[in-house]
Amino acid sequence: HRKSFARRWERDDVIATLRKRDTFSHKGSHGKGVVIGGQQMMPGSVTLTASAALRAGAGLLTVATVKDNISIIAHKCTEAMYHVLEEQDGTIKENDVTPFRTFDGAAIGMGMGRDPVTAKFTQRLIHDLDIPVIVDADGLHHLKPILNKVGKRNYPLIITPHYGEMAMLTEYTIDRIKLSPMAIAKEFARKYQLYVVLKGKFTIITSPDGKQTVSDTGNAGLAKGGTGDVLSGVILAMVMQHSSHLEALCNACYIHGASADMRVKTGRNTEIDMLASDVIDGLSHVFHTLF
Ligand code: B4P
Ligand code: MG
Repeated sequence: HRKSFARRWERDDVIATLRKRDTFSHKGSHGKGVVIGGQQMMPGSVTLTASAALRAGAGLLTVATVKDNISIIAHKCTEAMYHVLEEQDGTIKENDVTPFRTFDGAAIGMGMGRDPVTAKFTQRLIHDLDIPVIVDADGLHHLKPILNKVGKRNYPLIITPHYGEMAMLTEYTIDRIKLSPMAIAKEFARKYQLYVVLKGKFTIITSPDGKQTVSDTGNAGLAKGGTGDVLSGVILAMVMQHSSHLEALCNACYIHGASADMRVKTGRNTEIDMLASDVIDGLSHVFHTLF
């Protein structure tokens, strides 16, 4: 792999590209998003994704999940709506994908489980939906077998792996990826024609044509379960509100990390006690400082 160079996404870039809310806008102007995931006993991740998407400006947000999770999610995220997924013993079965075509964007895979039946459903969603789709967590495992087919999608596919998930997808070791993460991300994004958000201390964002930027906001407080789910929600909201997908991803990563930094800087959290939900709470402060 040749050495790659990428631009750092700065605060000024966010200010220049983040859309202000138009005075006469309505909820439809800001995107109608759906979060699909959460098998039984795993309501937490989709709750975080949905709450983060709403906090990051999504106009309307639906959670598609198994029935038993709904009351739990509704307790934490009052503003969400629901779509019940067919299940068997808590495992998500093959569901009709048609209802999801009416949304402006989808985030798929959080807490979804790795069952082969769930895999078929996830693969159909990725293949059939003609809207921007963000795939994370368990969804990445389901994506792997159909990678060769996704290049033909008309709408963007965005994947958000951490280094462990990138190793699973590429079959490089984590240590190998650490040696040249930019080149490996670029090779992957070009080969399969998708957007790659390779998460870490330095998050590398790559478009299908190989353009790359790095977002370096955030701190070790983010090294805790659930923060990746929050990022997926922020990405969903941003993708629905930007015309450039690359700018949407850069802004999402910047803002997610900036929230964690702000929580520490203002004494609300330390890197030790910060929770994923604190990162969602911090988004308001970040937006205040950007406008
Ligand atoms: P999973 O069990 O899949 O963890 P997860 O549910 O995906 O966690 P979550 O969704 O909350 O966080 P995510 O990483 O998506 O896998 C965990 C296992 O994968 C680990 O046990 C490890 O073996 C392996 N793994 C994961 N990351 C690795 C890495 N970087 N190197 C080597 N092995 C790795 O999202 C976390 C979010 O927080 C991202 O936005 C990320 O950019 C940010 N973040 C995390 N640590 C940060 C830091 N130190 N500084 C700044 N930002 C940080
Ligand atoms: Mg994750």
